[in-house]
Amino acid sequence: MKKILVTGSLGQIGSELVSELRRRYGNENVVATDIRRNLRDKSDEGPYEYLDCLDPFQIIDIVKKYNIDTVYHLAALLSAVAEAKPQDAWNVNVRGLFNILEAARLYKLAIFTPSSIGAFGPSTPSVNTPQDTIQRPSSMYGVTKVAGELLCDYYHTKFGVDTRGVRYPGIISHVAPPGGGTTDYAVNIFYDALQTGNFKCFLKEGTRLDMMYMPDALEAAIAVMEADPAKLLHRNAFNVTSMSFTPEMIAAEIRKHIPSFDMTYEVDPVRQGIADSWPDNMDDSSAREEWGWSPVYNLETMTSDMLEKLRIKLKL
Ligand code: VAH
Repeated sequence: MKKILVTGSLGQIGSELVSELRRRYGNENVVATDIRRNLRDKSDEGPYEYLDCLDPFQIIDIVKKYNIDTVYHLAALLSAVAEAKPQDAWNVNVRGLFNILEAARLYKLAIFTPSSIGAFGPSTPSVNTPQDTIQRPSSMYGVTKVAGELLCDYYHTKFGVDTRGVRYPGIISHVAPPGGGTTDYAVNIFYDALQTGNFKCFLKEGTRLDMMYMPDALEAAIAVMEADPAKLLHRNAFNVTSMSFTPEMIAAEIRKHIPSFDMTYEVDPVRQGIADSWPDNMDDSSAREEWGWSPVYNLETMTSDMLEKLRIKLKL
């Protein structure tokens, strides 16, 4: 049975990935870690450890303590936070990954590391963005994601480390709050639609971005790690997407459920600049061909499920 370490377990993806991995592989076989100590939340379901990925000795201590063979490395600063603290972003997103890869090299671990649409830049073809194309991102987040993709490729080619990953679009979820991303408007809009009936969008009308609902994001992370390695032509950074929409499109979908919902715009120039450098939509045919990627949710079904789950969560 796999022995899995998850870093960044308290983040938007990590908090749900830990539960899904425990459901599939057993509670005791999934070690949740993050940079908060003495946590008593869902760790009752399975082991939780404090882990700062900038300390390579801590990583190896946990790998040896739990006989880890697989790491889902999610600890990272997201785009808007990274742009505000670029030096911290390089440290966490690249040095942290380097320490994980070194542990993988020494202890023969399989590694999942997410990349992002943030790994593309203004000179990348923005429509049907190819799997293999120019990557000159203009954000620090994007620089760390391209560096991460290249590091993972190098550790596989040079040392035979089993590194795999996907380029996630914006991820929409209702469990953990998003953590400082450019796509987070697509999460916040649901809370405001239900709680106040109106929403101020920090991206301007017409800003089209790839998005994905969390259940599909979790399936992508697990499926790529369970894929037959012989069929993987691209190991790290598979383009994966489920839908592509603009703020006015998701607002219109919400109005089908809440007719009085009103959205205005209060553009954040930093996040607008980041979003403008990202693709409109990616070509994810390589993921479909090489490991059977096939998302379930679209804008309509995601909106319906998000509103239903948030009504329960917010007791509305
Ligand atoms: C962000 N939600 O906005 C993250 C993600 C593609 C976007 O990486 O930074």
